[in-house]
Amino acid sequence: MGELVQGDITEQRADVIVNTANSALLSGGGVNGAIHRRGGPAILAACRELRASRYVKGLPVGEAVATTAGNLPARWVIHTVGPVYSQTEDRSDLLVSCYLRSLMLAEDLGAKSLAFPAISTGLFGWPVADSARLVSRLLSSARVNLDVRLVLFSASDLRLYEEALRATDHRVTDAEIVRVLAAVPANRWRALFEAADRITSADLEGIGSEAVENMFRHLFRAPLVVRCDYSDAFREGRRPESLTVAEAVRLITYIWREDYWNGGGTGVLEGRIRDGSLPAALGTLRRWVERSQPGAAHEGPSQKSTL
Ligand code: AR6
Repeated sequence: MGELVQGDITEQRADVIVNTANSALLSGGGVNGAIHRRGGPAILAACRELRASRYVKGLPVGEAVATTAGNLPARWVIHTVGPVYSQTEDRSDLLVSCYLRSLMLAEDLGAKSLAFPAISTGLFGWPVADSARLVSRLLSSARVNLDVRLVLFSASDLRLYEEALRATDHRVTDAEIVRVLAAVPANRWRALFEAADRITSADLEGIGSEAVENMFRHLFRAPLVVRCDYSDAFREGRRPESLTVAEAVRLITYIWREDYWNGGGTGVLEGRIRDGSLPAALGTLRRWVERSQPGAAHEGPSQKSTL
């Protein structure tokens, strides 16, 4: 769970500082203006380069990209473009995606700590209380391996965040699981399914196998081992082919917690492989990813997957 502080984002000592950028990746007001002012011209130069190469049309809303942090007390700035608040359209998925994409990118960079401002709550008009609710829910559902600091500019915004954190119960809904999945980038899905494809039946004899460990590492990074409850139904046999994508994630979480997390030996992983439910859960995920991100779940040309 994140740490809450009141302060100026540009003064945070963290591996990553997140910027509330605009699609053009140009300097602006608010956090963005402060970051470019304090960070110096190196950040804008890196942004221009990105505009000339990867993001000719600009950085899409909900995505994140990293640059140098220039003179800031951080190693990287991650730029993310929040959605403009709308009273008529629910853009929460995009706001959550800004946070998730930034977190996943920070992990990929090897960062250990990250500081977020309250994305979209300034010029883009998102009500702070609602952003606090969404961010609290997200941080209690997705599993991240980073120290996360939420930096609020004013005492009243800090209070709203404190209230939201206190009010968050930790029962993650199916819709929230799907929201996390939707923000997972294609490279993580590909790595996961490739890892699953490399598992042979010999690997399944014991869970100490390197290939199985590797797959779990990728499940963890997806981050498919979410902080969710798992239904009691998974304790008993259940028609695995009828799993929804959220149930597939709950099942994987269950296997992780019951067996892998405990160092193995409980037989849950082996049992779920033999009764077909882990392969079915991965199959459900694959189909879901194939539908929502065509190409991301592509299987190797000749590999016949065991899982
Ligand atoms: N440190 C921490 N928080 C700050 C700081 C700071 N130095 N300055 C402002 N805030 P905003 P947005 C708070 O406007 O809504 C930019 O011009 C602020 O009180 O930075 O995502 C870009 O170029 C508010 O709660 O971001 C974009 O065009 C929060 O940070 C657009 O504005 C976010 O305010 C992005 O708008």
